[in-house]
Amino acid sequence: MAQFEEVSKQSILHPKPAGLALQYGTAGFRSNSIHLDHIMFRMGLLAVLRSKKTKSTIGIMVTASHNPEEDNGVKLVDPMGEMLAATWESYATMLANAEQEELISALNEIIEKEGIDKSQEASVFVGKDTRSSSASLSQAVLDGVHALGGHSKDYGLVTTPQLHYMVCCKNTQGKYGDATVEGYYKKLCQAFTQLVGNASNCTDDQKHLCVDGANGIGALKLREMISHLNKGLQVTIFNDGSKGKLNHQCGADFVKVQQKTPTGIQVNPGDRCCSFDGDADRIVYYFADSQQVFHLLDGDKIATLISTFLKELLIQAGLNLKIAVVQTAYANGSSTDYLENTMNVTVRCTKTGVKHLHHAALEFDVGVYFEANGHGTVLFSKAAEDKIQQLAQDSRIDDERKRAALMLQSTINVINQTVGDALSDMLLIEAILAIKGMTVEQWDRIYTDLPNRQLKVKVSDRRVIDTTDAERRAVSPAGLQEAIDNLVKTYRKARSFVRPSGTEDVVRVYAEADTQESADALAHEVSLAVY
Ligand code: 16G
Ligand code: ZN
Repeated sequence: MAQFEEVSKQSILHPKPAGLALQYGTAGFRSNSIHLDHIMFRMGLLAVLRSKKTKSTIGIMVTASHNPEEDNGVKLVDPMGEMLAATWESYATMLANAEQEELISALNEIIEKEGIDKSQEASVFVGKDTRSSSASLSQAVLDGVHALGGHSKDYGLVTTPQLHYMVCCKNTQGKYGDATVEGYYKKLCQAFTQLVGNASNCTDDQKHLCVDGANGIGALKLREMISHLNKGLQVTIFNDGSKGKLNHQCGADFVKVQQKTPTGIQVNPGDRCCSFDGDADRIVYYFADSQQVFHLLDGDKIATLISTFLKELLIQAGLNLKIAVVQTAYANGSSTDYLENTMNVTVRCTKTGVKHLHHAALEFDVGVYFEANGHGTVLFSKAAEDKIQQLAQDSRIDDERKRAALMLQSTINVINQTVGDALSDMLLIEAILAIKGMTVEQWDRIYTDLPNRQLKVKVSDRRVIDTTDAERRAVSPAGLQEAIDNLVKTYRKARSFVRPSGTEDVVRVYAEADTQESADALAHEVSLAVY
């Protein structure tokens, strides 16, 4: 590639601090933004190679999601809008950590290993969140793309799921929708409007939702989206970025971990509220009851609501499609029990991290996946979509089946199947509640969460902990699992596991039991066993 000259020249403007080593983790690179300029430039280079290899458009999102404002990060999006393939994660790490003078040989190594045709055109879509560092960092990405001769399209400020959506639209030649932000709103909002057309007698009160935008991109994009909603939903946006700091005491991660209302939002008893995270790929719901007690409806409650709705529609439509819910070890035991034993839905458990859940959900006709932290979506197989499509157009079926088929069709269109999406999930949840005439309190009462506690433990080397069975059991160090088993036995309805974090230098401990005191005590005892 003649462009290597340009790469050498440009890379001097994006120098790597000698000795700095970062790793492409579960959600790409993440660190304090001051360390990331060279990483961004190099990820621009890598995206060009990935684009040449796949002969498709690749996405790059500059964001650090729920991390503090000072941090930033970057992740690559593969052709169908999914996470970067695992083999390329190691190339990303290799390229990021190559010292300045090794950069060209690192590029050559990838080109050779992957048999990349250098003459292939390359196209990269770039997006960024609202962090103050994102503008210059996304420029560094673009510099990388151009240095290696790639074409770019800069979407500017978008949510992470919007960028995933654009990449998928582009690579499916528009079959998934228009690769524009406007096209995204139109597709989702039209489907939402069709869905809520099935809700009878919805009052303005029932249509009202309070949204905590985490002072981030989600608030901006929600405001844009509302104008397409035709009053089907009345939204009040809090933490819209005009005053507060990104993710500071607000947002989905804060609400889930702290199990309390974010600051900057007024919650009156009975108000239905939700929080997005800093790049709007997660959502959790909550409300305060008449005693001002806080109730959280997390990813597990969301998965239950959505899968129940879909299962009922599949039955009404007379469609024999296999539906399953994919969770992680963090899923509350009550949710798993309810899904398996009351709903008779297949439940799968995978390792933490969106790519694992997404992969498992692909095995079913309808795969609903959610992490307890609120990241999730629904995947429909091609066969399932075709069957639903055919039925919706069949003029011989009765009205009830027809209505169910049409609702399934709108559900497919309101969902962003590429990745968990707070805006899209919010529309689906709001539509389901409206159609069922269900209040947030009624939704909460579907099952009662087991009290639980999460702790993090600092250890000298978290890699000594190795797990199996979707992170539910520790295989090393020797004796740890036995110790956990013995502790769990002393509590009722108890469960506990430990796992090394994929994003922080800590070991995470989870415990649940019949009372909050027991869950707290068990988590504490297990954390002592980890030392
Ligand atoms: C990342 C993952 C998220 C997971 C979290 C766990 C993606 C896009 N994000 O943020 O799904 O819940 O890591 O973090 O995969 P931990 O390993 O530190 O507990
Ligand atoms: Zn996020």
